[in-house]
Amino acid sequence: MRKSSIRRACAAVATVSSLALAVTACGGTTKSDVKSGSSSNAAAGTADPNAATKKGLTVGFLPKQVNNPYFTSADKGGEAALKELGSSYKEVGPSSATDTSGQVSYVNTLTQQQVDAMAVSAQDPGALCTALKQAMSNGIKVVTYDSDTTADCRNAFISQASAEDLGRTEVQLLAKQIGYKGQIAILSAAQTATNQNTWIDYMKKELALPKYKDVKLVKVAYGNDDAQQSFQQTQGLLQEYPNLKGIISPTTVGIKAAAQYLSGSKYKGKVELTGLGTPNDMRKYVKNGTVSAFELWDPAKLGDLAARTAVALASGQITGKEGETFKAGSTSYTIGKDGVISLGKPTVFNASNIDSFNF
Ligand code: RAM
Repeated sequence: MRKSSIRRACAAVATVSSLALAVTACGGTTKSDVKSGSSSNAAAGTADPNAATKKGLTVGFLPKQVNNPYFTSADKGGEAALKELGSSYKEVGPSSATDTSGQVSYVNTLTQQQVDAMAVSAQDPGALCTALKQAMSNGIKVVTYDSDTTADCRNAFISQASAEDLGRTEVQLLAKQIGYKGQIAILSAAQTATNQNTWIDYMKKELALPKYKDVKLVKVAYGNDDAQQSFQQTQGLLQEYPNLKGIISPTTVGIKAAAQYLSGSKYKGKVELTGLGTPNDMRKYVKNGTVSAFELWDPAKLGDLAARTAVALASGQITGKEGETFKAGSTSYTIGKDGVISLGKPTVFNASNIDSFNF
């Protein structure tokens, strides 16, 4: 049976029985079939950089959370790129950033719908693996963007910036703001989030340097990329640590909620806040003196690169192996170790430049 017929047969089975069961039975990929630690690209054949860019493909975007403005911008970037390349876009995804089983179901849905590629921002590094391997064994190209899985569960990861740079620079920004002295806390997203956890590991490495000997990380709180929970967690941090000098929130939802809390409290201008936010969310808190500097990349450019990478994979121009190069728009990218493709450097926003950005 040709692969496309198998995929069709699998889809038919999936409509009449439990999706999870049908998908498992159809693909037959088990954990032991796939070499862990190495990318599955070995199975993807050889790259042909001169292969024509295919048109008429369908690429499914599966963000961590659909109602998060950061992902709305990112996925719009993906949609625009696909339109330009003559392919189709669709988006599915959970509304909560802690709905890991929901994300698994959406991967299975995209597999069942026989998309050509999917771009996924993982809520949890390991939870999606079986479903993503299933998708790949059905010939679907998988890119992660924003938040990775383990390397064997996707063909490539589109990283927003160097994780190490992001983690270290957030500490550098905050330490400068508090004069290298005092208690600090982190307000993160979901406890399982690959991207935030990687950045936090680098924040801790930076904090271990001698110049931060008087800076003490007292707590990592989790607001789950939910505005209300993030607001309450900020309030809780200040109640528990009344001498807190600063907060790093490496999530657009968290930093906005923390800024909202601080700006309406007696801590405004006294407790420093930095992290990752969108200029549009943070503009008013920069203008009213709650926040002096924070950073981010352009989410739309991340989505654009995810879409173009998905199409390059589906066209056979790349397989995701280290050293392969491809063109995305007018820029050439080289795939790094473990199939990682890096968008570039983030921008630091402050009162002097924030009005030049609109996202
Ligand atoms: C939130 C999400 C996303 C992260 C940004 C900075 O929107 O947690 O994964 O990259 O913040």
